[in-house]
Amino acid sequence: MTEVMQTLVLIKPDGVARNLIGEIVSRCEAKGYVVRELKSIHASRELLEQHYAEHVGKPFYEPLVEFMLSGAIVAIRLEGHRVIEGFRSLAGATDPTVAAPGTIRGDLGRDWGLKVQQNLVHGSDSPESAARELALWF
Ligand code: DAT
Ligand code: MG
Repeated sequence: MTEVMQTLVLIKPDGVARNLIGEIVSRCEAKGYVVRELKSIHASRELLEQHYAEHVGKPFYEPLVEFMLSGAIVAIRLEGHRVIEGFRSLAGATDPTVAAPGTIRGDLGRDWGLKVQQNLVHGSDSPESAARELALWF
């Protein structure tokens, strides 16, 4: 029996504003992962401060929280064997300028010259992060 693995995917406010929800969900489904839960929400500052606790004190932290407060976010519980690393691979590198073509950030993102990179998606980076983040958002 294969262990059930899940990750938290967020479509950030730039992805929602640019009408890329369908494109991003489609890439997850085309890869073979399963959308178990999906919702659109305006996150609270408290939720975002918990979600991004590891980045407190970094120069992009406050711009990051402000950006994530700026519009609707789509939260997805995505499931599949090795989905945590698999979605990180689909998302591509943090910096969209150098993210590989073929990835979500590489194909659909760019640098807008702002204090925080607007890179369309978030994906949990470990099983511990996935469990913690899924409990925060769902
Ligand atoms: P990732 O989202 O790839 O896991 P992260 O957790 O290190 O990256 O950072 C969270 C977000 O903060 C990231 O998606 C975009 C922004 N960010 C990270 N590093 C940055 C930097 N050096 N300059 C501007 N924004 C940054
Ligand atoms: Mg991260």
